[in-house]
Amino acid sequence: MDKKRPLRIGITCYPTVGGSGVVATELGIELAKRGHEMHFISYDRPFRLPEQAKNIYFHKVHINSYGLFKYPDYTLPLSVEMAKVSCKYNLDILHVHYAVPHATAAILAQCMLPEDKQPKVVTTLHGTDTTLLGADPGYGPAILHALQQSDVVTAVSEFLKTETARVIGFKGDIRVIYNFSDLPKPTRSKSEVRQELGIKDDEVMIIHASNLRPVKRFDLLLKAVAALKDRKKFKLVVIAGNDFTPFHKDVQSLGLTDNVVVRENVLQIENYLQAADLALYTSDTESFCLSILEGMLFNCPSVSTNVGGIPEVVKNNETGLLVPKADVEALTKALESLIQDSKLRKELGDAAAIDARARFSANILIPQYEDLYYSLIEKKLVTDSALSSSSMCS
Ligand code: GMT
Repeated sequence: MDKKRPLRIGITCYPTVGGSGVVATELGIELAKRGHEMHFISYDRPFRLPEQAKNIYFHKVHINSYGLFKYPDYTLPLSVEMAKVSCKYNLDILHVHYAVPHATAAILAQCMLPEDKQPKVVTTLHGTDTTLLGADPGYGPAILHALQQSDVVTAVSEFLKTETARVIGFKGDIRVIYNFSDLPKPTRSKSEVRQELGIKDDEVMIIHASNLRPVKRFDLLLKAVAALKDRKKFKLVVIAGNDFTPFHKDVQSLGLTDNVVVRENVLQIENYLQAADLALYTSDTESFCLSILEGMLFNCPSVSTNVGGIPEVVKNNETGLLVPKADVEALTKALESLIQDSKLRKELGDAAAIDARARFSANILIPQYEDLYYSLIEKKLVTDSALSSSSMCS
């Protein structure tokens, strides 16, 4: 097989704000730049996917509502669209990000197609598909089945690999391919952004970017920030991937109204990251924490809980500070030490940027996916198309 042949790859991910969708989209964009033909298949256009870009196509999954269904079904229409796109464009690979329900739909799509039209299925686990849904008896067995049927399973950290075997009981091979990030250059200056946010030169800008789901423990984060001695020294900027309304009450009751600035629907997160002095993450678990990595690339050190895959991303006392899970006192202490010491912030931030570029840049990680795809294609059986037929491809 000529390694130079561009591949035709279908990508399915959640289009909404979230690490798995971001990684899947960036992967597709990078692969398209390298000459591969990328087909995104989802119910909406992923939020970071450019409207017009060479080698990038978007296929919308249409969902009808039927009176009989109490709950709308996405898995079947997704699998049909995956099969249709695979057939029409002769896809080599269907790469699904987040197992539920994408991996199951991909396996189903594969089964619907004649053998010579079947793309290889690559399933990338991102986190809660294992840690949360994998532990749910209503999902676990279906996830296990989809992983067993996938041609390759990857995970975004060693932690997630181990957890997938432990929680789901998957005994097959899992390849760890770390997340990467290559955000564009900021379009606004640092001072312009800080001015917009109302942050004075002598104030430390703490940033937190997440979907604020319970696992992020935003309640703890607010408590840790509220315990900081001098309220005049910092502002907390929250880049909210979900509605912030439920937290307004807590912000108020902790007396943080003047310290918290919220931005929703942010598309150019790089503008905010470059302006930040430190990042704060208090999750109960994280398979990787892409937001920490995105900050690192803008010389932003972090204070975070020492959970899941985070210690694979952050080197404690070198590129950030790790504290025990759910320990508000330790979080506040670590924050205090960075707020008071600009030299330490710079040291950790600069080291973070160097380390992030060395270990988590697209140039390093994309070839790992490409190699994986090519190894699968090489194994693909060359079958006689006359032997098989399917209504999907007629
Ligand atoms: O953290 C979330 O709620 C979003 C979730 C997702 O699927 O988008 O993030 C997961 O995938 C990211 C990209 O691989 C990881 O950086 C996050 O750590 C992971 N979240 C969890 O494990 C809780």
